[in-house]
Amino acid sequence: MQPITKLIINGQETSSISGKQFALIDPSTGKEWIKIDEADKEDVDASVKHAEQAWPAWSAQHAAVKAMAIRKLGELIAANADGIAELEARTMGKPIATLRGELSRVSVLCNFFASLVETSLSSVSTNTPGHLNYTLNQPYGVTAGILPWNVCPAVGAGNAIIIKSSEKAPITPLILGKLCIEAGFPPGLVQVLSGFGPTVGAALGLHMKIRKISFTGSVGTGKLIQQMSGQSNLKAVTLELGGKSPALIFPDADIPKAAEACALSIMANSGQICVASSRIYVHTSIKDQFLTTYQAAIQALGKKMGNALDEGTTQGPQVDKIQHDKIKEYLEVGKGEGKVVFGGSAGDGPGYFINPTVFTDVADSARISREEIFGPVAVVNTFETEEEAVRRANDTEYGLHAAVFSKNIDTAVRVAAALESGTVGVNCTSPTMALDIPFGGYKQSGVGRELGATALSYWREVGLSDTSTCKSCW
Ligand code: TXE
Repeated sequence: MQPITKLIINGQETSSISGKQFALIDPSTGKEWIKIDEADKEDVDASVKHAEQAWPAWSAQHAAVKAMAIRKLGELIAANADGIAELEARTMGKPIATLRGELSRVSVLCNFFASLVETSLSSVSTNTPGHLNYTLNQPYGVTAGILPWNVCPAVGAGNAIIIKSSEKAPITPLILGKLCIEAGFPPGLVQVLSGFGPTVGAALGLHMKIRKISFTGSVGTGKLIQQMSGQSNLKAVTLELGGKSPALIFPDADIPKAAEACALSIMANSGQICVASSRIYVHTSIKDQFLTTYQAAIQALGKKMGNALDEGTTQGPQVDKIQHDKIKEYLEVGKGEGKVVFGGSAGDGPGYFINPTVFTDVADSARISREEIFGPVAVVNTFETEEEAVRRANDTEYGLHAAVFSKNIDTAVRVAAALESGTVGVNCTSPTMALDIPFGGYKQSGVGRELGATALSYWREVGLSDTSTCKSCW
């Protein structure tokens, strides 16, 4: 599949107005492989004008028409999974086999949102004598997303959306922007701009005609997005932010299963997932047994560290040099804050590889216990009592994901409810492709929810019409 290097504006591959470009580095080799157009404020203004034209006719379409286009998009993504996976592996380093599997599941996600769109109804009330009250689900109109790519709930609610992709992975969103046209979305409904946060991201965050913005990224940037909403037009904001997710392993747990689940979580996408179980609290009595199995499971998952384009690769590089350097710094900081159980260094070769690393005997106040590292690096500490485990797990400003492993249903349900987290795994870690649960963070891990039956509600306003039914009125 050929990469798209221009912007997707009004359904066309369009050069950036400034003509600027930026290079993409293959993280498996550390070498530049392509240059793509870089958007700026002028491109945002142009795409807003097209979005203003596109959304009214789209929002007037029957829900079934919207659902058909969303379903078609899912089919097109699945049909192009091989080509997209190759480009994404070269762009951000996730192993190609993993990407292929994830992309083929995307059509399930699109089908879920299509069914949501078809079945979302307004409500009617006649509780007020002499009045017929009914709600109106109405789109915001022009919206923006600084996110990986998920446009379904936005367009399903009748909006136009301008996507600013991550500068670390801009290729796939451009391809999806093109597939949206093939799927039947009108030009101008889904537009994709490649570029950087302080330019394109800020132009979207501050734009007076953009009424809703959804952001996926770090807490620090999420706070900037919230500030820009206040500095501009109080646009609605959804934030999907970072995490430092704890996993609590009780002595009655299935220890091999707990170890494998926690290993899978910290090794997924080379530790670059927001819900990674990066803080493990294991009961003192089972620490050695857990660590032995945990180390074996992690090393099995990292057994083929290599180029993301190789079919056999199980652990790819970190996404770019910035992340690679950041994790190397944390490894050195960690050596002064705890004991290295295994790993502790960068991987070999020109790419941005990190050897999976586990620290133990680390204070809860340590940087590697408190800060999101966003790599294959975990901290394992012990606890004596349930109260201590829950208190320490909750001692964080994050609240995205948590996990509890126990065969005792009382312990599992009680601890799951006590963990301050938007999603809690019970005897499992990161949420699977659970489409029907609202996903999002407590505390500084986010605002609002993606996925689940509530997803559409974050992409529309709910108006009320209070209609008098008095005889003289009609
Ligand atoms: O974030 P950054 P990264 C989180 C993950 C981690 C982060 C990693 O936990 O914290 O994402 O992504 C743009 N104005 N999640 O390092 O640096 C920037 O260009 C406007 C959570 O990329 O915050 C990029 O497009 N925009 C998630 C985007 O912000 C700005 C799941 C994110 O960049 C900007 C996955 C500015 N001033 C990862 N500066 C979840 N919770 O679901 C930067 N950007």
